[in-house]
Amino acid sequence: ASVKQPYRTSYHFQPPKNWINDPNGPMIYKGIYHLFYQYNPKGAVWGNIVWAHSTSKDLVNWIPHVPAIFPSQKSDINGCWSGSATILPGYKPAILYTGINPQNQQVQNLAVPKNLSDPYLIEWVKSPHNPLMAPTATNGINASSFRDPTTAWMGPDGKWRVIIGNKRDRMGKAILYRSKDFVQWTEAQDPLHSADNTGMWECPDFFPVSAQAPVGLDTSIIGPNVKHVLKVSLDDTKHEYYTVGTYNSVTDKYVPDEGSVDSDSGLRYDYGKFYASKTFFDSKTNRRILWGWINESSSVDDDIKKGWSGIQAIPRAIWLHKSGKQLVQWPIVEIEKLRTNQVHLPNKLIKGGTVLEVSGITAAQADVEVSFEVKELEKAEALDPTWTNPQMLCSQKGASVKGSLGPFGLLVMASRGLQEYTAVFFRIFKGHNKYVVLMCSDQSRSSLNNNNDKTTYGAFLDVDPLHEKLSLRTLIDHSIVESFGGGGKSCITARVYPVLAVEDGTHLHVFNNGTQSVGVPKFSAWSMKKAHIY
Ligand code: DQQ
Repeated sequence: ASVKQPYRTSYHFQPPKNWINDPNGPMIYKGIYHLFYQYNPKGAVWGNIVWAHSTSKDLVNWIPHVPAIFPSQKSDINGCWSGSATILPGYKPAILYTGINPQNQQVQNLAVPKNLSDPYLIEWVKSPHNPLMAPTATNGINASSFRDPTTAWMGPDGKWRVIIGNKRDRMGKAILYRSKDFVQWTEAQDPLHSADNTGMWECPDFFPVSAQAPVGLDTSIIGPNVKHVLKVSLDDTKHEYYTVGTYNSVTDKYVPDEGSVDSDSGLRYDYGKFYASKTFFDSKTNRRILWGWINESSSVDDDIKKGWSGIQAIPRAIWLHKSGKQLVQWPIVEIEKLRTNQVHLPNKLIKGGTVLEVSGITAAQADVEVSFEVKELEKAEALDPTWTNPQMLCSQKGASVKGSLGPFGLLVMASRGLQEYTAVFFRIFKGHNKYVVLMCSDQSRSSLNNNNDKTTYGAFLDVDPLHEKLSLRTLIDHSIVESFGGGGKSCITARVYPVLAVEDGTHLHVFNNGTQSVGVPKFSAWSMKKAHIY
C-alpha cells in the first residue's frame, strides 16, 4: 500500500525520501559533476545533518552514493553543515564545511578525498587538524553565527582566501581568512564586506564574472574586465540578495557598485522560493553554474505524511548582463534533452479576456517558452510612484484583476474547470519616463487545500517593451513552477500542491486578462521526460 505521491518531481533533484536543504560543495572532477547536500537520513524535518552525495555526467541524470561527510570527529559531532569545494593545485579537491562541536559551537573543518583515482570520490577523510577556524575568547566571533565557508580563491600573493558567514549584533559580515597551505588559516583584520541591519549572512558566495562575455570564470580569476559578485542568504527573511561590485585583491575589500546588500531593494537571484544557493565553475564548458534549495510550501504535517521535504532547483548558468548591472540566469542547456512532443502555436493575437488551452502536452511535467508582443503601449496604466514593492503589487493585482496591458501570461498546473491554477504573468505600466514591466507568480488559486502557503511573488523586469518582446520560460514539475522572465533577468520559483490539477488532470493555458490584445509571436511547449535521479 503506497501513498499517492502527486507532488514528487520528475526532473528536479530530490532523494527518494527525507529532508534535504542546502546544496553543498558542487564541483566537476574528472568530467563528473558532484552534488552534495544537507540531508536528514532519519526523517522529513531538519536534523541529524550529513552531506548526502550524488554524481552525474550531464547534470540531469544522477547516481546516488553513500553520505560523504557525516559526524565522526569532535569538531563535527553535532552536525555537518554547509560548505564548499575548492580544487587545489595538483587537481586535488578539498572541502571546507561547518561542523557543530560538542559545545554546539560552529567551527570550520577540512575534508579531502581518500582516493583521488576514484572519479566518484566516494570516501572523504577529515583533517586531523580540525577545526581549522573556530570562535575563541580573543577573536570575539559569535559561536552561533559562524558558518558556511565559500569556495576559496587564490590571491596574487599565492595565499588562499575564504569567507565565512557571520553577524555581530545586526551587522551581517563575510569574515575573511587566509592560508598558504589550506590547513593553517589566519583571520584577516577586516571582513571582505559587511552591511548593517542585515542579520546573519548564511551561505555567502563570492565569485568573478566577465564584463565582456556571457561566460563563467574560475573563482581565482582577477583582471581588468572582471567584476565580482557577492551573494548572501539572509537568515532573517530567508531571501538571498546579491550585489555586483569591485574586488581589490590587495586590500581584500569588496565594494558593491551601487546600493548594498539590503533586504528591501537589493537584487535577488529569485523572487520566489530559492535559498542557500551556491555556484561552481564548470571547467568543462566554461560556465558558472548555480544550485539552489527550494523548500516546501506545504505544512510540516503534510511533509511528514509524504515523507520528504525539499528539492534542488534546476541548475542555472549564471553570467553578468551586458549592462553590467545585474546577473542573468538560464536553465542549463542539458535539461533540454528531456524535451519531447513539442507543441508549437503559430503567431497569434490574443484578445483581452481570452483563456486559450494548449493541449497535447503532459502539463504537470513540461517546459514552456513563450513571448509576448504589445503594440499599443500608450494604453498602459500609470504606475503610482508609491508602488515600489513588486511582490505587494502582484498580490494586490493578481491574475484575476483586469488591467489594460496585462495581466497576460500562462495558467499552469490548472484543473479542468480552473478551480485551481498558478498564474505566471506580466503587466506593463507607464512609469516616470519609461515603461515598467511587472512579472508575477500568483499562487493564490494554486490549490483547494488551504494548508499550503500560497503567497504571491513578484519582481520588476528590466526589459523595455518598446524595443523588446517579453519572454517567459516556465519549467513545470508536479509541485514546482520555475519561471524565467526576459531571458533570465528576473526569476521566480514557486511550490504548489493542487488537489485536482495533478498528473493527467493538469492543464496549461495562455491567458490575457487585460483589455488590450497582445501578440504571441512565439510559443513552444514540451512534455518533459523523467530524469534518472536516484
Ligand atoms: N543551513 C545549514 C547551515 C546554513 C543553513 C544547516 C542555510 O550551514 O547556514 O543545515 O539554510
